[in-house]
Amino acid sequence: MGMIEDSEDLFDFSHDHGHNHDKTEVKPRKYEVVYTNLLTFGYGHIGALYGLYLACTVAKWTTIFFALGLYYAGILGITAGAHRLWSHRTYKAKMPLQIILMILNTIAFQNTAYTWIRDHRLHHKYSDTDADPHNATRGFFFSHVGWLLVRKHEDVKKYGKLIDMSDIENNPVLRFQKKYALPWCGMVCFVLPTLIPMYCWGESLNCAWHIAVVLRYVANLNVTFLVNSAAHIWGYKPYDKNMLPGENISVAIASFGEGFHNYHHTFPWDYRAAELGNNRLNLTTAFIDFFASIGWAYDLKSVTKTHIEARKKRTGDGSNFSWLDKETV
Ligand code: ST9
Ligand code: ZN
Ligand code: ZN
Repeated sequence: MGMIEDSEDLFDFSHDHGHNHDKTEVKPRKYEVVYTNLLTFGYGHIGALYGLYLACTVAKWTTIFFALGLYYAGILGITAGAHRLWSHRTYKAKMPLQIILMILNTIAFQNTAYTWIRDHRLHHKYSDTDADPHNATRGFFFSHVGWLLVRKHEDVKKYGKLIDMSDIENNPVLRFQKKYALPWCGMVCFVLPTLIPMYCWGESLNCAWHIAVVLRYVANLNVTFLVNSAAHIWGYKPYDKNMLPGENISVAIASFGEGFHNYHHTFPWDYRAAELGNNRLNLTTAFIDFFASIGWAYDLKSVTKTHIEARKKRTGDGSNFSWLDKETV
């Protein structure tokens, strides 16, 4: 594993928080609501509640386990794939692992990975400014889901053009996902998860759709959204107090280790996305470590303890919020 003192990586945005340095300033803006998204998200959330009701009453156990499996698979497709591998290049993956991650990422369907990565690189480069697609200075609702219900700020489009996406554009696996987005994502995220429970164990269409698709999908989205909202609002800042992202345990538990967000924004090139990867909350790190052990993941980047301590002294808030991030846990 490559331990590096400081990153010369293209995507080291840790010292660059954009053009708007006053984090408390919220410039007035007009919101142009996209009503189709409002309707789809509204339907999704009502449908998810209905799915929860069906899961507690008439659904088959097999369907519930199947939905949980898809939920976990989708989370890993976001965390280990779109986030740690492709957005930040914290490690490298051989072709078979890239394909697995692309499939898992498609199960989650948070737009194509290309769009996700472009928005996410922008989010790190201009965190919590108007060029950040989910600028948390606009509040919990906007950074959680509101940003997907309105047209993007002009700064997102303007500064987004400066993001280098050449590695993603040249990635054959992600080109495939982007090129066949509609049939491929539609099949993997929505159609197959409905048909499999119906044809393999005789589940009803109603239960299959509302549990294995709507509930599983909407739950996955909301957990992801919490990283943008809750983890940008609540949490200690032991690594860098000059930013909004904090160390948020609840979000870390729900998101397989992505809630140590003050660490992640300080050291975005670390494949563990937390100070120590070997804690039980960081299932994504365990997943990457497993594939590293069979040689499918390699060149794992992380930050040395000395470097972390020096940074904590220099820019941290003095808190020692690392009880769940210790080697002994
Ligand atoms: C979904 C989103 O999938 C989920 C994202 C989650 C984000 C997560 C981040 C997580 C961070 C934490 C990491 C750890 C994660 C841990 C997870 C644990 C589980 N740069 O978008 P358009 C330009 S929701 C450069 O239509 P509008 C570009 O030219 C579910 N340029 O803008 C673009 O054209 P093209 C399903 C940019 O009209 C053009 O603008 N998805 C950029 O303002 C038009 O783009 C939905 O529901 C940029 N960043 O509409 C869809 N952005 O793309 C939701 C845009 O061809 N989205 N441009 O190059 C939409 O409907 C629309 O995007 C909109 C904005 C209404 C929100
Ligand atoms: Zn990130
Ligand atoms: Zn963030």
